[in-house]
Amino acid sequence: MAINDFIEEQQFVPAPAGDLLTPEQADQFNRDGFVVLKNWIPAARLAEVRPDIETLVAQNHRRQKDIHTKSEAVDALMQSDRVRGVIEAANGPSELLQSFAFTKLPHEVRTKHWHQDGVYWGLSDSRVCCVFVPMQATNEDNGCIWMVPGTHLLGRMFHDVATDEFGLENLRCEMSAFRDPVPLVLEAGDAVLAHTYTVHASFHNRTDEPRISLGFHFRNVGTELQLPAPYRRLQERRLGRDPARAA
Ligand SMILES: O=C(O)CCC(=O)C(=O)O
Repeated sequence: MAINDFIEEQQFVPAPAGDLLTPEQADQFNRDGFVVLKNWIPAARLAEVRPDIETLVAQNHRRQKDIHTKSEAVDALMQSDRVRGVIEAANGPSELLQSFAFTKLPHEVRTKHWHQDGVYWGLSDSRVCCVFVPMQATNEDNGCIWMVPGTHLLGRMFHDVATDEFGLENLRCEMSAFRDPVPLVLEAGDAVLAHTYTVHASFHNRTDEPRISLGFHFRNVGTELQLPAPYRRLQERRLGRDPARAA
């Protein structure tokens, strides 16, 4: 069976350069499916959100969603042109899909399998972007995100439903067809603009400090969420079941 049997094509809509994205940044985003935005979040903004994030992570470090509803400082960061503004520059007028903090405690063994974010929502088209904001420097030692450049151009891939070390549901796509993932080696204050179909993963934190990243996903206002999620339909089809009866 060919790898293309596991991909549903969805046309990528390139980001234009403008006030918030330079031509180089727009080119990089369009080519790789992500761009590192150096010194993007002012130190004062990070300092404002840090106490709230640390409180939330202390309450529940494994699953921390809707963080903008739990902290005014996080909401202000999310609404700023550093997050929502740059997403809309790439993606057009957009609405929030999800905000979250993703944490790995010191020496925590925690895998986020290779995946495309957009598969979770079953999107009608590909106009969805995310900004990741690390709360500290990230690198291979503390479990940084790894991206596979160019995979946003593939469209929507088939994903298995896997679980992580804590039994949390975690979708996973076939990685063997890809080469050369890139670690996101970042400083505090950097951010990453990523397309929703760029395949990425992250692995264990082997350091003595926690690794916390915030994520803000937005869809273009014209992009619809389709139910049931297509990965489930594909899975049913692959198993030879009738998706209509299985739904
Ligand atoms: O922050 C991480 O390590 C992974 C986050 C991620 O892959 C995601 O939320 O889709």
